[in-house]
Amino acid sequence: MISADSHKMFRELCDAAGELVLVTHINPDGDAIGSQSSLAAYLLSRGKKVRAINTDCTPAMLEFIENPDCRAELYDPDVHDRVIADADLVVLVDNSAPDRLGSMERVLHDNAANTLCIDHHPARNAPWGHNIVNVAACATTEMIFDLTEACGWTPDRRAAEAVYVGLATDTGFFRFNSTTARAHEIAASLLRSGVEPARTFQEIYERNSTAYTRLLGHALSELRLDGGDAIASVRITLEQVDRVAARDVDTSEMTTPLLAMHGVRIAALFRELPDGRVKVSLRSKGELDVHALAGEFGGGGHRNASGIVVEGVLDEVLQAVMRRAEELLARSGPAGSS
Ligand SMILES: [Mn+2]
Repeated sequence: MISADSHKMFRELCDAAGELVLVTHINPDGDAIGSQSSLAAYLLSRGKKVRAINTDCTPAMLEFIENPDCRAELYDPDVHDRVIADADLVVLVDNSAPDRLGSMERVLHDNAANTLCIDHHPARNAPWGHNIVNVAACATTEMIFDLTEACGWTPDRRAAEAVYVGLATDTGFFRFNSTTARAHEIAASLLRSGVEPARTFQEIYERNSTAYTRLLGHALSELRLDGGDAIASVRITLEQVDRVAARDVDTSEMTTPLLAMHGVRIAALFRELPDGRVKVSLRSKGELDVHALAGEFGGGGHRNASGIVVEGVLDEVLQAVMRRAEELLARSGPAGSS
């Protein structure tokens, strides 16, 4: 839950501001866009002028939760540096890390004193003037819901859907360790506001292209098991990608069927990129920390979901990462302990 102090800070800052700019991290996800969209709905209902400005475009599958009165604008320094400097308040949602702001890092740094950060990630080197950070929240939209509810606001169906998408995508549809009782309580309230879980799921997860499914087939046909069958991995070559015209396909969720196998505790996907680099997607269960593993290769993420992009030859990267994954598994003890 949100503390009384945090709520007071949120209400006072928002009440005092007439024009606000909402910003989120690079490669925005469901929680990032959901937070921006629902917060925009609240602020617009209070008569504020609000603009959403992001480094990267909203992914097509998330456009349905954008606020129609505050669509995310793609950052253009010539247009937006002035807007950001003139805003009464900048609100940074679902991110506190300056290095996850891409080309907006400089202008937001310049306006850090005037920025309110609302986030559920552990803060690192955060320069922001005002911070509401709750690492116990499963999504930033959970925090937006609690903050605005404490101000007496109830989201309409559209804003409720945006909050729901944040909760659902950050918890893997309410199944990750991070899922809380509070998340379910909020979800219940959102359903009463008109959210339809089946429709939301379809919008986000049932939009795979034919190329995605064909590539998944190629990847799974080379399934490899290590560490006493507890580490499942697949590799995707550039040749396979080109055979099914899948260069634009995001493969990181292809780890899901690997982790779904009985006894598998770490899943890894190795993908050859066209520029001589290799992308590694890592997933794990319980205490097994693939974030630390990714960090050894310059990657990042969370304990149970991390990624690496590194220069190298596909099979050499695969060997190096798998060796460390086996060591991680050996250190962790039997499955019951994670
Ligand atoms: Mn989030």
